[in-house]
Amino acid sequence: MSPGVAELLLQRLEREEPPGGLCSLEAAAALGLDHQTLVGAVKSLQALGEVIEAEPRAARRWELSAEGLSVLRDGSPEVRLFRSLPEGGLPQPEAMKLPGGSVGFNKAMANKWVRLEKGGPGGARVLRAVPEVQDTVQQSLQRVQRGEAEELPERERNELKRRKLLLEVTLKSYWIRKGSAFSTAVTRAETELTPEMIATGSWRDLPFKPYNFQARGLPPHCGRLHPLLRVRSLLRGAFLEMGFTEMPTDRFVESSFWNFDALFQPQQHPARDQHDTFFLQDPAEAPVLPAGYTAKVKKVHSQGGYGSQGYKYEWRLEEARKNLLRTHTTASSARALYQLAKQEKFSPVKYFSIDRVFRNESLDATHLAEFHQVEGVVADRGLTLGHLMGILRQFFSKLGLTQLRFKPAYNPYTEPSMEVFSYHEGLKKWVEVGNSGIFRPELLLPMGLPENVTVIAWGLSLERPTMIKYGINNIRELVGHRVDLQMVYDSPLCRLDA
Ligand code: FB9
Repeated sequence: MSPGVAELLLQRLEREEPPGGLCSLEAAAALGLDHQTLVGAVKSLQALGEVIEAEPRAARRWELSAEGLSVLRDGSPEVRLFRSLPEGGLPQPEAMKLPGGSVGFNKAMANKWVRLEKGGPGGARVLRAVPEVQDTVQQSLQRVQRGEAEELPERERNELKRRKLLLEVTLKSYWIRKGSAFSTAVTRAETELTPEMIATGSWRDLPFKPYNFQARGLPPHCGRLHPLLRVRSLLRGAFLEMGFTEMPTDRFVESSFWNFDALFQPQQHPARDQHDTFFLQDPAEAPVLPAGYTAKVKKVHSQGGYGSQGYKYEWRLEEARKNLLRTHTTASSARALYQLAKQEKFSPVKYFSIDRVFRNESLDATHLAEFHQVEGVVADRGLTLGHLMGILRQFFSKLGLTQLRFKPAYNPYTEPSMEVFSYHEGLKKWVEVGNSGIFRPELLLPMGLPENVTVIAWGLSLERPTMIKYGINNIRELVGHRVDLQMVYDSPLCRLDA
């Protein structure tokens, strides 16, 4: 069997051609091999110990680009245009169509080889300004082709590079010498223990390649979860660890009733008009709303009740029936709490949801017309703001956020409400990490929940933590048609608390 590449290399080294070692590029050429094949043999010999020494080298090489080859063959654009220009010159539009075109014209003008004569009857004419020119660009490229690139003045080389006629290529190679344990009779170390070796006992006399415990496993060629879905999975895990149950959220199209009215958000609230909300034309109206409950919602909005004075306006069913794309998953929370209220006997619950919501707002680098809302809801007797602060600390600590601050805020459906801030060690600043509050009695009591039941809730987005964790500044690099799928493939596993 013909000797392998490693053996050929060793024999060449043995013959000390040339003395003192040899260059991997020359060796590959001499052996008629691809350089990478020879480098593979160098690596396998290095793994055997001190058989050879291989010193990495980086050589700079100059190559003509495709455009450079074209200029080498046909001449530079500026010379081709100059030599195609007739004695009497040409109107500028025609001159631009000569060989060399606009590039040649601009360069010839810059070199003052041609001039523009304006004011004539046919408009500006292009005329020669000198009797003859030399194609120094083509001459330089001819020198490069002869291997004299290094002798060219650096200014000339840089100009050829700037015009993308000349490419600077870095060639990585090795200078190979005999090692202290050099031998041409290297026995290739075995890389696997076969049943035949065990049965015959031949393994006892064979050299085995040392096991490389540092070797990284081959990356499994499989699918990858999008970073958003990785973070969703982590947040879902955090809620499940805390004993929360996921709410049904399979309803992008929602009625204004569940999205706003049931949450005690008045019908004239600015968030309810076109510029903040996507209303549907077809189907424009929700078919049915729970009659008895709707009457109670109408009453609490228009007249008040349960100790509230209400908003004192004429609540309209037509407004409540308008269909929209839900602006928050709190609409799903309202539906879930209404189902809870219908139970014979109240029992405490911990619900969560993570799903898409839609807002007709101005877009920017961090906001699109939709995002994923994350929401936690706890219903029990006698819950207070202290319980809310406590569960927020527990939840956000699972995201690695242990320094929280609470700032009074306003939501139409919670009172009191708090914005949640956390000090982010990585960003070295306080960032808003969510919003929270205690659902109002005007929301809970019309549903039929017992009077001493209070419901605490909070929300955040999926996109913000994901962008922070993955160091993404523009949301369009995370979601949308411009996303580079390689980013998805390369995105590392994410630990929110790390
Ligand atoms: O997610 C947000 N910020 C955030 C969250 C986590 C995080 O993790 C760190 C890396 C580890 C970092 C940042 N925010 C909420 C705050 C801001 O980003 C804000 O500018 C954008 N907000 C969205 C709404 O903007 C239109 C984030 C979204 C949001 C805000 C409020 C709620 C939900 C989502 C809510 C609520 C709520 C309140 C009371 C009761 C029920 C629900």
